[in-house]
Amino acid sequence: MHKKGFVSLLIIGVILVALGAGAMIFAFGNRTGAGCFGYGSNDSGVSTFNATEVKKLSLIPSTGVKIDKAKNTIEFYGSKVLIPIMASPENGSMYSFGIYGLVNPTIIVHKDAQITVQLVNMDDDMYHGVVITSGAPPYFYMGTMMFDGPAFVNSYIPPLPEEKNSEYPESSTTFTVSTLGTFYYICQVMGHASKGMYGKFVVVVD
Ligand SMILES: [Cu+2]
Repeated sequence: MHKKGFVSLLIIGVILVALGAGAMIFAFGNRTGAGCFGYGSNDSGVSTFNATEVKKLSLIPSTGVKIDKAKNTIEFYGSKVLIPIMASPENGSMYSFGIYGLVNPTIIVHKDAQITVQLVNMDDDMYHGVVITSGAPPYFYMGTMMFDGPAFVNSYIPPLPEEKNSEYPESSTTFTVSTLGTFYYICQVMGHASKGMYGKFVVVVD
């Protein structure tokens, strides 16, 4: 090979490596937070909980919550509501959400309530997030990238990393449910909602 040909190949090689690195950075950024799946960050930040903190969050409060196991519904009362959601709960599929021991329960809230969703990732090998959306099932593998987006301002938490050494990533977001109707909370990681990682989110009249 003469020198000119070698130099051209070298330049092409450098360009390909740069493109590859760029694609990796893009994919990683997409997966871990800010800008995730086109919604931007809700700026709630990610921290971790230990097992004791997770247990505390899972304790059913004495007021403000009505759990119906038979119907698999949880109604949250009051103008300020905390909804603790476990991704991949111990008693459910890895592609499910757990709230107060129920798996993918229907969440019922009252119109104009200020909702804080706190998501904890219990999974040791997958990212999980949550979006409250008006996009109804069935969800398809790629369809989770094309659903209708958050139903309310800030009604999503970008995917959280997996649990490591009993440290459970957690994040929260706060929004107001200004519209009556039936919505869904779903995991926006590709393929998860289609495997059953979603539940109903109903806003009823106060
Ligand atoms: Cu998920």
